[in-house]
Amino acid sequence: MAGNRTFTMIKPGAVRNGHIGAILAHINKAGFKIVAMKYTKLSAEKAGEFYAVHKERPFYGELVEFMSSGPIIAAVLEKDNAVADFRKTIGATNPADAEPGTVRALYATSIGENAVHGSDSDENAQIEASFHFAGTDIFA
Ligand code: FUP
Repeated sequence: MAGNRTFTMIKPGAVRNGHIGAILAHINKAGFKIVAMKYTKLSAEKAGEFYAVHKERPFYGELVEFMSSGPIIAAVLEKDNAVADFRKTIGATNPADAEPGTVRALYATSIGENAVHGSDSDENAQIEASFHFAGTDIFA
């Protein structure tokens, strides 16, 4: 059964470019309820840990540097079929391939600085939400 929660981050580039409000509105209009949220900043160590699955990839160093380059919004979102529906809402990893009207088509500047993160499975949604939030900070 598909789970009803996913985890997202509004990445440093989209924060710097002034898109926090527009992206949160887009997320709400797409039917997601925000059940946890914070404005925070990842240390390089924390960013490296979050993206450890990509450690061997050539872009890992730049990814860690970018993700720790400024503040982010971290949030837990609730909706039926949250993981798959949110990935549809944000569009393809590379904004050049993202469907028109998706968050990445609208607000990403490149594959490396692609505006938002969205979990890729229910299991990772749970792991990523716990990485940022205690259970008592999630308000269902
Ligand atoms: P996604 O699930 O859409 O966030 O994409 P991935 O897990 O494949 O990639 C995670 C992050 O690594 C992306 F958001 C940006 C970065 N990345 C690159 O910089 N270059 C690539 O070729 C692929 C990913």
